[in-house]
Amino acid sequence: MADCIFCRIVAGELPADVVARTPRCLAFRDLDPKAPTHVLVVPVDHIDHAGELGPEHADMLAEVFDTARTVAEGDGVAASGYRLVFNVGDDAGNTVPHLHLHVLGGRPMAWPPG
Ligand code: DGP
Repeated sequence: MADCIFCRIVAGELPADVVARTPRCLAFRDLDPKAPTHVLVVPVDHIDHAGELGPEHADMLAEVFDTARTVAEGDGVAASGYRLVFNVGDDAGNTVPHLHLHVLGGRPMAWPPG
């Protein structure tokens, strides 16, 4: 989608601090990090949000979660723990309408989130 920020990052049209790349997804550091590790894992093919996922996305999702684990290991937070978050809709604070998995770690995090 031409007007989607994350599609443009995937296409290399906008800069990003890329930490991992696979055939179906890209992982890059969040512009406004909420934790020492804050990486977004996004699918290459545009999908708006997690509420639109179906069985046909199983392979892509497996790759997204596999990449999240690779990112956590690379940042050294796999053993200490990390949080994986998909925000859906306004009440969750979803601001970018391209599916993205937040990988957050490097500090203790409250539950439930504020
Ligand atoms: P969400 O609230 O779940 O929609 O999270 C969107 C995240 O995307 C938010 O933490 C800030 C981040 N973000 C927004 N625009 C950019 C950008 O252009 N580059 C990067 N790296 N991150 C962005």
